[in-house]
Amino acid sequence: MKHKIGLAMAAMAIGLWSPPGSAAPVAYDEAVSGDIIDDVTEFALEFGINTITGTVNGASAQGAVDFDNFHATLPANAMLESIAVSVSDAVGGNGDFANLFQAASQEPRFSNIIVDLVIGTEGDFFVPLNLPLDQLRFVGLNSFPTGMVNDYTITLDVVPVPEPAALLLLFPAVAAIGFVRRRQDTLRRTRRL
Ligand SMILES: [Ca+2]
Ligand SMILES: [Ca+2]
Repeated sequence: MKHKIGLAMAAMAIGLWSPPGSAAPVAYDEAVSGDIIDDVTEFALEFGINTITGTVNGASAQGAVDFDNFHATLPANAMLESIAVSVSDAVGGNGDFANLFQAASQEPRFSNIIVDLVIGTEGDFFVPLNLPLDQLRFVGLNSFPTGMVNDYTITLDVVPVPEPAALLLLFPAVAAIGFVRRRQDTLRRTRRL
């Protein structure tokens, strides 16, 4: 019986730990939804893996230079666990790569930079953050060499901020399970004697 009560308490604590709301994470693709308007487009990130996929280019036959810096907000009680950036040479490109990726915590963006990746090459770049933030400013690629065309995917992992109340509930539940298991072990040993 105590075992069942312990499990129920653990389930309740885990339930409180779950992220609030049920909105789906952002999955934006410029190829489907249009070019990100530099320094204007804003995404309301949700809990889970949010992905922003697009193409940027330096001034060239592709047309005017295309920057894709976007703004982002996080839900309440959320924190940004990590940012991953994947960059590859795209059709029409000359093999050069965007040489900067920056994310700032808020305005003014240039004095609140939390991620400053110099990319300049093809590949995958990952930054663990564990930051409780309300919003992000200036997330994206910038500073492009002439003639480059890059495809990119930016992945933002949003997780709940750990709640002390849930932890306090969880500890007695775990302790109760441990007590029941120790008691059962003791009973089994006693029966063997
Ligand atoms: Ca674009
Ligand atoms: Ca753009």
